Amino acid sequence: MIPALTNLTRPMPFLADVEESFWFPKQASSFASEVDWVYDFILYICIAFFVPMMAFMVWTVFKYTKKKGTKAESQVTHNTPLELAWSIGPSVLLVWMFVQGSISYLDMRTPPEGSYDVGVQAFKWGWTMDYGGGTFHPELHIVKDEPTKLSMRSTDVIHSLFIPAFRAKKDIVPGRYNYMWFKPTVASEQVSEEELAKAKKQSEGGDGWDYDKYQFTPDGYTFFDLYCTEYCGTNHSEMQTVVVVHETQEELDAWIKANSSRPDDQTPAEWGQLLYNRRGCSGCHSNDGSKLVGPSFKDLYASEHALASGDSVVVDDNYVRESIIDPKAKVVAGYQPVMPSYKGQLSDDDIESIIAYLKSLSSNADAK
Ligand code: HEC
Ligand SMILES: [Cu+2]
Repeated sequence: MIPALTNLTRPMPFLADVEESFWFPKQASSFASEVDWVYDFILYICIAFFVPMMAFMVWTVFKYTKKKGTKAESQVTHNTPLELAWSIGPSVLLVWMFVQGSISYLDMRTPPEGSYDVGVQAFKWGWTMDYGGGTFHPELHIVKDEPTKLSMRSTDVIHSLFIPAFRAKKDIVPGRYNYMWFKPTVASEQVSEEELAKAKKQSEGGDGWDYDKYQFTPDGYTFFDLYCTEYCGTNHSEMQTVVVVHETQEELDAWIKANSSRPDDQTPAEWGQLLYNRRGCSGCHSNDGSKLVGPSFKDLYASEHALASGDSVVVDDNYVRESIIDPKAKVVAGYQPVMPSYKGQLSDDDIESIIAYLKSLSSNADAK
């Protein structure tokens, strides 16, 4: 880019050495020290101006207050050198802030060639990462020191992807692709087998994995938080997931492989339940009979109900499959057609597993 200017970015490198400061979480990407440094420096400039100016103002208020009844002066003299100094001086600083900000911004806007590409789909209210080859997962898994590009899209409204530890953030606007990139510099750690086994046991039978409580993933990795940072409706505050940074590409590949399809030791119904949590169905469909954005899955299978078109439908394998692939084809009476299509995102086995899970939730006679 502009080497002379880029060299200027860190005239005070000691400020960038702060790993975790009062304002900021741990620095875990190549952007972090620069963003923090510019932020801190602008903050210090503001303080350096604000405090003496306010002090001087208060002092003059007392010093030049005149007694009641004194005649007001109308003639105020002016001082050209002083006025030039206090106009030009701050202007130079402001231009410097703009240049610094622009350098960092342009850098963040331009993914390097050959970055590792992950597809991101944002929806109300969750995330699906696309690792290619039909592997989808809500967690973002990437490799340390590897420039990573996210190709992002939204199926409904404007969302925004924010990873505080990376100081990286970008809006995701429906109807177009939005891109961002970063280079993670700190790898996730793996917790001990015992700790993982204990957490697994505790979370059995619950509503899935509690990331906040354990602070590691179901695979035993510590993580960085990933938030939606654009208010997008009722469950916006729950639209969070995690970033796991692997030490090597081999480790990541092994993780992707392990998550690409149903493991041999899992029944379809178990895998279906996992997908229900993992793929965001649980954000709109409960499994206990309560009505959310969509109808509950409890006792849904083999039931009969009305459609918005006035027809009625019996929930069987074909209907469920159609509801997942083409949700707008038959809309349930009393609901908005807001479900995103999962066409091409769930394999046949995945859909069959979801059907098996629905059956396991249904006490209707025909379901078994
Ligand atoms: C953004 C919210 C949302 C998400 C996410 C979502 N759905 Fe839906 N779903 C709905 C709504 C709303 C309806 C009812 C309106 C309609 O039929 O489109 C519905 C309808 C359905 C139906 C038909 C229900 C019936 O009573 O006939 C099935 C089956 C279904 N969804 C399955 C799924 C599965 C499986 C997933 C996850 C892979 C999922 N949905 C994800 C909102 C959602
Ligand atoms: Cu959102």
